Amino acid sequence: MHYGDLTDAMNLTRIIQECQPDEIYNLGAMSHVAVSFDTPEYVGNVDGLGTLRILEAVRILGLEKKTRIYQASTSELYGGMPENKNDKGFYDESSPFYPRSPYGVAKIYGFWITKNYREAYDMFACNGILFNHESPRRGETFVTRKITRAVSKIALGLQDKFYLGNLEAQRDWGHAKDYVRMMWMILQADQPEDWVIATGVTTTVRDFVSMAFNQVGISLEFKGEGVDEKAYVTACSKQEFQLAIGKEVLSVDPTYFRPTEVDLLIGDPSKAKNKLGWVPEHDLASELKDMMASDVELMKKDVTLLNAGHEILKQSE
Ligand code: G4F
Repeated sequence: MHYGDLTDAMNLTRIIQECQPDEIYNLGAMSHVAVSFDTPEYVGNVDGLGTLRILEAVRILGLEKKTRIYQASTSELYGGMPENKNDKGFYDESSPFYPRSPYGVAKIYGFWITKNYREAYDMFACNGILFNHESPRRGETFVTRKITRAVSKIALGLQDKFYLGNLEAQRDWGHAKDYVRMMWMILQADQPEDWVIATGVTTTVRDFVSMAFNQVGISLEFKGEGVDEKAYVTACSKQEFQLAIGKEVLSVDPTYFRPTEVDLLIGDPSKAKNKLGWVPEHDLASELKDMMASDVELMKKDVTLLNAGHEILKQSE
């Protein structure tokens, strides 16, 4: 393990010199799109120039022919502009970019500098244009994990309700396990290229919420529009997770709206499937099952702790 920082070129160069790596996966970034509006300069430095610092270190050290580089590019580059989809209605490797956040703008620099170093210095440097990928390890402030944690807590009686921003947004959500395997495959390919990794299916945040509640046997109905939209319980089919019918479990909070939003993302992974033989093992349903099972187990530990606390209090009375 080495300590490093994408804003520190000297330190990156020293680490790369010491390690003489065959492969570098640049997954380092400030990756929260909403936070990038509050920290635009920092994001430009880390996500944009940080990529250059790695490429330049490899070049200066004369490792161009030894070290293969994977750059974590992102579907945020497309910005969800409807006119930029291909004839079949997807974003693919030839779709134009139109980033909609300081994060997306910084990542576009990372994309182009990777491509430029590949062409200028004949380096094996590739962009994986990954659409959203999720797992039980997803950070708690990204929408999928925020939902699975909140739904688990509500189902177990640990939380009353929760708040989200734009419920209309649509994302192409895949499983991180499938996507990380593909990152490795990209660096094992014969030629350095750029690749779209996606499922080809898009889902609204609202439907993701319903699917998460369904995992614990709870059905919802949404009422109201825009900032007044709310979700209410309509049925509970599992003995373990019983809530009052009509209970309000979700409201919209405009605090979570973004100054500019990416409305819809859907990717076409045909190139990865046809040329590299990538076969994803998960769909959104299995991914959600994974995330909900993990978070329900995690929150049950809170229930156990809470009960133990109550027991201690009772005994001390
Ligand atoms: O989960 P999100 O924050 O992910 P977002 O913005 O799509 O970005 C993620 O995926 C990208 C790949 O396309 C990565 F490059 C990036 O680093 C990151 O991993 O938000 C998804 C959608 C957005 O439209 C957002 O407005 O959910 C909407 N949303 C609604 N309520 C919310 C919330 N997002 C968050 N984080 N929190 C909310 O309360």
